[in-house]
Amino acid sequence: MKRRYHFERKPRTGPMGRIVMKWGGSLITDKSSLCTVLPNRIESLAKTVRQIHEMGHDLVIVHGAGSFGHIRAKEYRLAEGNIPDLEQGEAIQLVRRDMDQLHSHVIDALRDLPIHSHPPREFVTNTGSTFHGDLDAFLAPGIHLTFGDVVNCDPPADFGILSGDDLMLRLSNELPGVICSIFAMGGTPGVMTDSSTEADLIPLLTVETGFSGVHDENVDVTGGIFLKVERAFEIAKHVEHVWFIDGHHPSRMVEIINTGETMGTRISI
Ligand code: IP8
Repeated sequence: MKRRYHFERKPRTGPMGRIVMKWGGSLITDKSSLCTVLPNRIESLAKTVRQIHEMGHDLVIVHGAGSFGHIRAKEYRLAEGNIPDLEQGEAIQLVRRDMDQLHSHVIDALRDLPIHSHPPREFVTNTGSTFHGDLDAFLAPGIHLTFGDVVNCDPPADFGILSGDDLMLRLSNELPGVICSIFAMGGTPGVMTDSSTEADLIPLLTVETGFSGVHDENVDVTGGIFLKVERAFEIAKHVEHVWFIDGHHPSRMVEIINTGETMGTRISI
């Protein structure tokens, strides 16, 4: 992917480099129960973020929507944009309100750190990996927070759902000095060979490696594991360490940063 921004030649990040991470919606919420946050998960991720920040890294945290976004977005078909004869205005406001609520849990867990919050509806138009939006605000030193959201789109769609996975792609590839991009998932050690109970972890996933995940379209309005893996391959063209890990064990992120290895799936092109 072509870089769309021309930053100053000297990367504006600390000498330790920038870490970009996604906190999956199924990691930080109970996806089956409307607007149910899992505060202990957020707390343990925040602890690891504190540690990584103390090591001298700038960070970008993108969080998914889970049950604060996908359930209502699915019911009102928000990912399809404006549908004549379907009243969607109230659902847009509700999903945005719910996402603000989830985001405030993340902010609260990191309150003692130098955080900058960037709700996508305030700087993004259009959806997918080619969304329009100025990423300059993410260059300030510290810890930047953003999330999957309902954003405005050009007509005729007028609005749509921007996935955190697309934010991961653009932020990882376009911010300078990114050394590591990690997708922390809920309850799976990485990308698995298939969706059965006998599935094995794929420690190194390349474009040649096959896998057959499931995308539960009844729950997820964005692309599930397939979108994530596709985005991860794009990121791996620019970033050396691209990983899927089990977010129940956030210390694995520190292992990647310190040793370049952990239990999880490393993505390589
Ligand atoms: O969970 C979806 O973001 P994702 C955003 O990162 C909404 O795919 C509002 C459903």
